[in-house]
Amino acid sequence: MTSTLFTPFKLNDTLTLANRFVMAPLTRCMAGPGLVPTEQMAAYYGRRADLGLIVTEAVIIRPDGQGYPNTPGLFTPEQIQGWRKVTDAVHAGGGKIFAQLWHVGRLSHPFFHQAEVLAPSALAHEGTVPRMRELTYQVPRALTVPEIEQLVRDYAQAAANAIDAGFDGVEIHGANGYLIDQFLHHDTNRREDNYGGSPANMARFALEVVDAIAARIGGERTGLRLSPGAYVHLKGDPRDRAVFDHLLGELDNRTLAYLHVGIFDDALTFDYLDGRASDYIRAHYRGTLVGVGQLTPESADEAVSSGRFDLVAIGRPLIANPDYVQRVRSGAELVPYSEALLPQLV
Ligand code: FNR
Ligand code: 8K6
Repeated sequence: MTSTLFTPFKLNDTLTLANRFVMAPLTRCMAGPGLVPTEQMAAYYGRRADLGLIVTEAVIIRPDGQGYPNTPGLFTPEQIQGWRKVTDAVHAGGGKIFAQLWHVGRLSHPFFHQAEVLAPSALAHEGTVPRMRELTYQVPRALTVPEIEQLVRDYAQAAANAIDAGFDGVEIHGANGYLIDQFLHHDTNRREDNYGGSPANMARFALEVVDAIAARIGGERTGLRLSPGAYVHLKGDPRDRAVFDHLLGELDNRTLAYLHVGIFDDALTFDYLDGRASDYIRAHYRGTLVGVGQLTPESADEAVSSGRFDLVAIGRPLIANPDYVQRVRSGAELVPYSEALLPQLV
């Protein structure tokens, strides 16, 4: 296949990507003791260095941000050392790599850290932790304002740690119903202070995290993933539209590396967004947009050629095909993804 997808993309003055393919962030739950990245993880990411950009699996910024077993961290010296092996492996292959910074908010459980579960409001997610079905999600405690300020500092510190570990930048995980997204939707944010109630208040935490990280490592090295269309871990509300209108308007005036849609299927539509989440973001944000969700080489090519996205993130097919880019380029068949592949890092 020959296509725009194989042409370089200048992300900004400091970063040029070799092609338009981005490895979507994919949690694999394979960190070692102390939530330290392993040699196997370095080899796994290294095998994918021919992607234009790799976004790592979500990485927790501090202990109470954890919601699943063995998800790697970026808050101890050992974790930073472990990530350095990963970034070295990717750079040795000529690739670029961003760390996805994560706090799960109410989707955490004291099982992981023996501390309280914190969230914008004291509203539990119904259900149990995946793969650990005996752990029922708890009612979180609503964050105090000083605790929110501390979280913003902790995100910025994790971003600085990422640069120390050799990453080219970070992607803030503001999607999929985790902490930042919990502030952005009415279903999970019932606050009555400066962080709730109005669109500007509900968008405040996300913008404070963006600004703190950009001040620390540079906006051109900072990406953000957002789910304006609620589809997992929380419910959408027509009033959420105004929150994202405000947020995207603010982001449009800032320097960022890119925005990335958080979704499992780009074809999903949302009444309150008048269609697809990706088209909604494109209409409200002039910077670089990364699309994702059930994209095939053909639909990705079509989306980039028609200007719907600038870059295309590929998730599940990359779990099954470390040599995805090569296969697509040469027209070789792809190994189909299946959940049976998850327990190993191919
Ligand atoms: C994901 N996804 C995801 N998203 C994210 O922002 N951070 C993460 O850590 C993860 N982890 C993760 C693990 C697994 C096993 C899957 C299948 C998905 C979502 C992922 O980035 C992507 O948006 C979706 O998989 C849709 O793209 P594909 O798979 O259809 O190309
Ligand atoms: C085991 C840890 C995995 C954590 C990362 C997220 C993985 C998937 C989470 C939920 C998947 C729900 C998908 C719902 C999609 C509906 C779209 C039609």
